[in-house]
Parts: sequence; structure tokens; C-alpha cells
Amino acid sequence: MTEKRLLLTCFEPFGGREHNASRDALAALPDAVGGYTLHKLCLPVVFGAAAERALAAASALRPDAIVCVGEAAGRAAITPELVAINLQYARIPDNLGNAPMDAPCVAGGENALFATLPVRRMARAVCDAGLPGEVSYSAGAYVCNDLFYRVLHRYRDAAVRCGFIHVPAGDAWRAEDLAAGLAACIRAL
Ligand code: PCA
Repeated sequence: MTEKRLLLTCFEPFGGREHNASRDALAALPDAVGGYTLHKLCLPVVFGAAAERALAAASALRPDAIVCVGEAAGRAAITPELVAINLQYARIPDNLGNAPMDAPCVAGGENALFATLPVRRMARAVCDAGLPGEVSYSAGAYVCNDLFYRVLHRYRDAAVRCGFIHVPAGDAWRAEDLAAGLAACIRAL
């Protein structure tokens, strides 16, 4: 059986911090999980540019699925995101100093797009692995949501399944546990 390809992205640190839990989590994952070869890519925390980088990689790779990962402050669970909204709102400037206030991610795009990953099965798989996992109904309006929306918009008529997972920010979780939770999500694809 040929291995399926998964484009798995994380983010660089932002907001003056030195770590991004999503990057630490990807570093702790092996290169193959559940029949997928993982193609890892770290993205800049920049509106528009993050998605451009991810979509360029996807065009070259032609993956079977795209899973983007970012960190969210104040979350206590690994949270597959159900919905991306067509809105950019920066509570803090991105890593290039952009601070859009209520601009669309994609002009003329639908107000919202649903993830094409099995988010409920993924959240359950995290719990079955003994870790806190739950579906989230908002990826915010910052760079993570911008990436999530643009990837879904690009592949809205394609068979490539796409989505986003937020992991808890900070050092409350070990990178190995974040990686175990993400691996459970990937096996549930
Ligand atoms: N979290 C931010 C952007 C990068 C990241 O890891 C967000 O939730 O939008």
C-alpha cells in the first residue's frame, strides 16, 4: 500500500515569545503516523504569507490531507477546529507588523467554511489517548484562522481534506503529550 501524504504545518513564535507549542509538538512527532508520511512545515505568523507558504508547499506535494497546527493561549485541551471565518482581526500585530481590523481573509469569499477533517472523531481520539481533547467552534480571527480559511477556500472543491488544530500555548503540556495528541488526530483521519 502506498503511503499517503500529509502536509502538517506549525507556526514560529510570535508576540515576543521564544517558543510556539505547535512547533515543539511537530518536532516531537515522527515522520510517519497512521499510514501517512508527514511533511512538516513551519510557517511565519504573518497574515496572508502563512497561507501562501502552505499553499505553495501543497501545490508541490499534492498531499492527501492538510493539517495546520497553532497554539492558543488559555486552552486546556487539544482542539480540532470546526469552522474558519472570513475575517481578520489582529489583537496584536503579526510578525511583520500587520494589524488588520475587520478585513476579509478572501475578498468575496463565503462568511465561513467548515473544516473537511473528521473533527469530532479526532477530538474523541485525543480523549481515547488519555489526553484532553474537544472540538472548538472558533479559531479566532488572527493568523491561525486566516491560514485555516484560505486553505479551506483553496481546496473547497477538491478531495484534499483540510483543517486546523489548536494546541494549548505555554509550558503546561510536555511536547511529547502534544505530539501524542496530534498523532491520535492523524490516526483518526
Ligand atoms: N497562534 C496564533 C497564530 C500563530 C499561533 O500559533 C493564532 O491562534 O492565530
